[in-house]
Amino acid sequence: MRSMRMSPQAARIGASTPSFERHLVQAASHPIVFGAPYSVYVRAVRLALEEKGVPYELVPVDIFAPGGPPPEHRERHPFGKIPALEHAGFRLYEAGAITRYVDEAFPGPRLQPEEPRSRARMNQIIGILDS
Ligand SMILES: N[C@@H](CCC(=O)N[C@@H](CS)C(=O)NCC(=O)O)C(=O)O
Repeated sequence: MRSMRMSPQAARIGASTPSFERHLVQAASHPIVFGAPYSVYVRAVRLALEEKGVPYELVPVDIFAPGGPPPEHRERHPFGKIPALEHAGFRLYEAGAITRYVDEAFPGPRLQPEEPRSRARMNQIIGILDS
């Protein structure tokens, strides 16, 4: 069996499964948002992080640079857009996917309704605003 050192958080609550450990490590790593403050899509992601109380880093990316978005950004986002997120080795783009991930991957207040109809209404409103 693989030996694992338990984190203090896991030890405190008596949890030691690898998946729980992984979850703790992920939640403890600060996500990086690649984008620019003017972008409403980047703002949506930052709002989700702020509401959850998750510390994060905003790394500026100039998508309108002469010659196009920097090549390393195309590695993060195939369409060269912002935002993109990096978290504990996990890369994600599309503001809707990122905000939902932030809500589900981190502790803190839940940002989405549990109840199916309320959740559907939320998705409807997001769809209207995003079209
Ligand atoms: N569907 C994308 C839209 C992101 C988007 O359009 N971002 C703008 C900045 S506000 C952008 O990167 N535009 C550059 C481009 O379209 O090439 C999302 O939800 O993340």
